[in-house]
Amino acid sequence: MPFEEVKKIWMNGRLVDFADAKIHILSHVIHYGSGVFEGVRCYKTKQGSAIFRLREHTRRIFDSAKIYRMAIPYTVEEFNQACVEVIQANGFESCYLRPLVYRGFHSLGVFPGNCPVDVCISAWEWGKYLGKEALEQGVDVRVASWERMAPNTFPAMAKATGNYLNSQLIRMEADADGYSEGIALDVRGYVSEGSGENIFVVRNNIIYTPTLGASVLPGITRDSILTIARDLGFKVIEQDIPREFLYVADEVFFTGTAAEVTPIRSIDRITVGEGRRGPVTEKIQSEFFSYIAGEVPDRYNWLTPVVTAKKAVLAAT
Ligand code: PPE
Repeated sequence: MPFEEVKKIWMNGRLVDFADAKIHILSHVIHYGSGVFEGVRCYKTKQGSAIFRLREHTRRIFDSAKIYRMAIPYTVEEFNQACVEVIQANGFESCYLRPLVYRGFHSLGVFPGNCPVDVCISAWEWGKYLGKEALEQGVDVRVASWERMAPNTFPAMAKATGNYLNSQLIRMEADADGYSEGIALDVRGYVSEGSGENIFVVRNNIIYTPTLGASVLPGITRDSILTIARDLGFKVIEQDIPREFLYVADEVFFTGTAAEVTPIRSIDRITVGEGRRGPVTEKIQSEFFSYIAGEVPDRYNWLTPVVTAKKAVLAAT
């Protein structure tokens, strides 16, 4: 399905029409993957639209840019404001936000030299990443034959466009073999993450997730789930996870902005636990969904309110 048109995209400080949101084919990012990006969700909460953990996402894109020596020509405040503006300009109550910082058009050659650092923020309505049923039923996945990038090759802490070539190999391999997603191991053979999700394993009521040393993206949903799980009284351990621990787990689930909290019901055709969403996953999922729906107090200050166009119009009448 082709991209469904939205009204406006924020490019270098201006809101431009969807049809005009273009860059030159000789832009550095196209040839060398020199971009860093974010995926953020804005939810329709009981109190109105709100962006989930905007500050942390903005911090991460500034971190990613810093790792790649890209100077973002806006302040953090301007960046956050632009995220709010693009939602308002499109009148979305809930949506997915895609900030992208990239090396633009000037000259080619690996050294980015004089290429500008351009910024673009798009927004669109994005439903459930691995399918709606997946959130309840769970997904069938495989361990990928592709490993995650080795330390000191591609920095895993940077959410860089180029990293997603590895993700695409993982995801396409899973798809070709009839799985919803792949779980990649790191170069040491320990569990790392999905092509676009972090992973959690539950055994004997203890929750495990790989450390940042296992070539994972420092996921913001990962951090949210660690916080929520600790608050719910679970013991949470960040440690190296051997592949076979997945097979003998009681429950396994993915986390991510797009995937939210998605249970995994089989890995390499081995049933995980009872083969459906387990009680710990359900508890955490339900706490997470209540939080993003604004049904519980925003006790961690994770929600940035957005006055949407629809609301603004109503307020004016
Ligand atoms: N690992 C990877 C490799 C990854 O891409 C994501 C997000 C995560 C972990 C989870 O991070 P966080 O969203 O901060 O909890 N993947 C984004 C892109 C998905 C896409 O297909 O594009 C996302 O979920 O927005």
